Amino acid sequence: MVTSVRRTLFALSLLVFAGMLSTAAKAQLIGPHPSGGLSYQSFADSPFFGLPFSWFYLEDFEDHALNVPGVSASAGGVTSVIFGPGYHDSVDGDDGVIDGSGLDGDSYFHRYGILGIQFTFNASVLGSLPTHAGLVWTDGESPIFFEAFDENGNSLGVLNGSHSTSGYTGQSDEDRFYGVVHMGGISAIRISQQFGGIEIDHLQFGRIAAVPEPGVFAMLAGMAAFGGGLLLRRRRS
Ligand SMILES: [Ca+2]
Ligand SMILES: [Ca+2]
Ligand SMILES: [Ca+2]
Repeated sequence: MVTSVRRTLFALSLLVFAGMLSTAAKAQLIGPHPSGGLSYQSFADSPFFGLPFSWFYLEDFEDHALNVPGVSASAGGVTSVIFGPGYHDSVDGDDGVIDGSGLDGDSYFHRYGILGIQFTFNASVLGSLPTHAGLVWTDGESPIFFEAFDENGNSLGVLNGSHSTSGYTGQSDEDRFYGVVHMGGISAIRISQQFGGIEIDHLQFGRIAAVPEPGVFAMLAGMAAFGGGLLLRRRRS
């Protein structure tokens, strides 16, 4: 009797775990963040700030290059390289002072916002795909669109925002974060807008700690299914 109760409890716990796995597989799109008229002023404003990552990269372009490992851009370039001094719209705090201006920092720009910028992650270089990825839109024209793609390249959905202000000289009150969380892995993120040039900063991505690797994930899901089968058979007998 005690053994059968234990088996039933074990099977139930596996079923609950299977439910957790299926919930974990769903994607969460985040943005524009923060809301309520607040802007992203430094990494402390990121929804990823302080999370327990196994690995994590933040590209703030302050060394005038896109050179964090395992990511490539479909288009555009570092703003200071394209334009030289001036006209940079960095995240505000990158110049050392949160003062409403990102003019003295650096960022990433593409002339054709309608074509967008896609950042694609390389699992071979990183060891695995990120579970968290995002960026900060810093200049351009509304409406703004953000899309993320799963481990197979399928869309995880699209966010849109309308928070651009009229200035093109480093104003940071309009800067907002867009991102995605997907435990199955994120292969790419893409930012675009309907009109004009587009500028971003704080490209950030990482893998959260304690996420089972794909092989373990499949094994645990299999165990859960097996446990569920046992439970069903016991109920029928
Ligand atoms: Ca910057
Ligand atoms: Ca500043
Ligand atoms: Ca701005």
